[in-house]
Amino acid sequence: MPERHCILVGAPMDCGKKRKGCLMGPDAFRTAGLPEALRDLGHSVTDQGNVSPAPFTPKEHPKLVALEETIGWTTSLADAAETALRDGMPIFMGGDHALSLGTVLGAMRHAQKVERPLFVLWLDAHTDFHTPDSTDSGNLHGTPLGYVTGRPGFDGFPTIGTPLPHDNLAIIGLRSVDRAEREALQGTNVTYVDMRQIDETGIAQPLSEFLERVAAEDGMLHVSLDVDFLDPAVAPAVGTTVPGGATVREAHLVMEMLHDSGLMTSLDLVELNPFLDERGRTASLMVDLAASAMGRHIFDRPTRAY
Ligand code: 5AB
Ligand code: MN
Ligand code: MN
Ligand code: MN
Repeated sequence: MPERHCILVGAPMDCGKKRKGCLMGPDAFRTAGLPEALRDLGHSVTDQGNVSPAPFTPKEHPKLVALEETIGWTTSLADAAETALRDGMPIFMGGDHALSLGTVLGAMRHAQKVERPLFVLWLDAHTDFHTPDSTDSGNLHGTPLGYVTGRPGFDGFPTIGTPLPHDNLAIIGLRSVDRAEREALQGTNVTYVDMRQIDETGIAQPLSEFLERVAAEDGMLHVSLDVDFLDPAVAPAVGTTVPGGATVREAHLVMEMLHDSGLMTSLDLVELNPFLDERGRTASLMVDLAASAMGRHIFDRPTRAY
């Protein structure tokens, strides 16, 4: 795999839920050595610093948390993503998962301009498929996949031109799905892989099937890695821990396969809450996973042709 130009974009977004701390994420990724890890692999790295939300006026809402601020971030991050994708391989250092309302939107706009289909790989304990109407918690970090697939109810957000087709979305790692999300997802062509399926088949099988489809269509691939994809025993620094998550090796295998596929074109690292970490170990694990996705490996092996 040739060297890439990595563009680090800090997104200290912390309004996608009530519990605070993700705003420290970008600096934790820097402190844990993400830029150096990428340079060690031979990539060039530009750290663009942190993005801010587009101007907004906060308003009280009976249910939704920080709606106007989330719209502001969606606007600025969509622009940041679209611009960075023209110049290289953006890595968004979150920030909570609401940042992906913007980053995926920007990736969709870019893909449309270059006339390639966009695919999204969502590594998460949760489906994040809510709409502002269906969410019970009011936390918009549970809605990005509802938004980008064109579900209704996102009034005030930038309009989605062509929604992400269900066929182009895979969600892997699931073990906490709300009833409204399950009902909306079941019967669609979204690929959703729960931990039980991973136990039965291993994680490589559903992932390689998805990557084969991305390759067959010469797709771009946006990957969104939520800390809670990982088991809380190895990744405690997240507000929404769910037991029974991916092991360190399962997560590295996903990242190694992504690297070997050569398909990944942008990456979100989200939901790291350094306030909840233990001596930086979750931040360090996330940096190691990003390094695997960018080519760190134990032994050389023949490149897999997807
Ligand atoms: B995350 C829940 N479904 O809507 C909700 O961490 C959790 O970005 C959402 O995956 C978790 O509040 C959002 C219960
Ligand atoms: Mn998530
Ligand atoms: Mn999650
Ligand atoms: Mn979470």
